[in-house]
Amino acid sequence: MRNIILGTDWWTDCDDCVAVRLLANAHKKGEINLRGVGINGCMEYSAPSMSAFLENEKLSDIPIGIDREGTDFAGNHFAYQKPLCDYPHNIKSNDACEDAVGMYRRLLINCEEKTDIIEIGFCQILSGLLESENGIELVREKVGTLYIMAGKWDEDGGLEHNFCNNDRSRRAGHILCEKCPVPIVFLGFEVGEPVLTGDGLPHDDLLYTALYHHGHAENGRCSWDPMTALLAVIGDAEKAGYRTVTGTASVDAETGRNYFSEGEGLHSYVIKTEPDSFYRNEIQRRIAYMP
Ligand SMILES: [Ca+2]
Repeated sequence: MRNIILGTDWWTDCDDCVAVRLLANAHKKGEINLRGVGINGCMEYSAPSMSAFLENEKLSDIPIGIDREGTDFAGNHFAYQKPLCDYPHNIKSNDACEDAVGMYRRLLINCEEKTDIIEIGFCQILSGLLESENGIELVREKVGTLYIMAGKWDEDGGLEHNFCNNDRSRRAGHILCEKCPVPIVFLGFEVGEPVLTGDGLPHDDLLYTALYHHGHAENGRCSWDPMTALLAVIGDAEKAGYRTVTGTASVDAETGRNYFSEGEGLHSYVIKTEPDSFYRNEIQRRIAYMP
């Protein structure tokens, strides 16, 4: 069974919630071992609302780490986090969590096998991990593949939220592409944008509640994050319905624009080989609440 750590911004958008549900179900079905969740966007309700979401999944034993310095990202970010805090949660404040880089280090050091990492938010926990003591060696030894929702790869110099939100995210994307010693698979903005998921849930489902407060319970939300999570769970781009372009990605530390040089390299980005309904149907099938 593959080990996975999830990083999420849990910030302006609600597709993170769909992704967490998909991973929680994969964990409960024994497809993956979800070892921890790192939150890279930090506001008052961040860790408590994630705690409530995981407690609802009966997964309150999964550790939550947070970057307490990640408070400065742009965007309105209270839509669903505050309402989720009305539900039972063990973690009452961000201060009750481990620092995310420390948690990633602990989880990687304490496991003999490799762990894959999913990132569906900003990259500064990963850049912080790489820049921590012997971080590059630790990642080389203990991380399999990074699956990241970031970048816009259908144009040279694309601009995408997770890389270019602010100075912190631009620098983090730059460092990650420069220093990461293991393969990175990018799922770009253009891939998830036309695939809507999360609609049609029962109204007593906490995922419905989150989507409702974000205004997407009726029609569903773009699937950037759940598609990245699903790609990581399947663990094989071709089986997941993609072809890949291999090479070397880079992010401009000043502008956050992403570039890609095709050829030999540790990086790849995915291009859909199936109609959008293929990915939607698979995600919808996987996000029904499992008691
Ligand atoms: Ca996200």
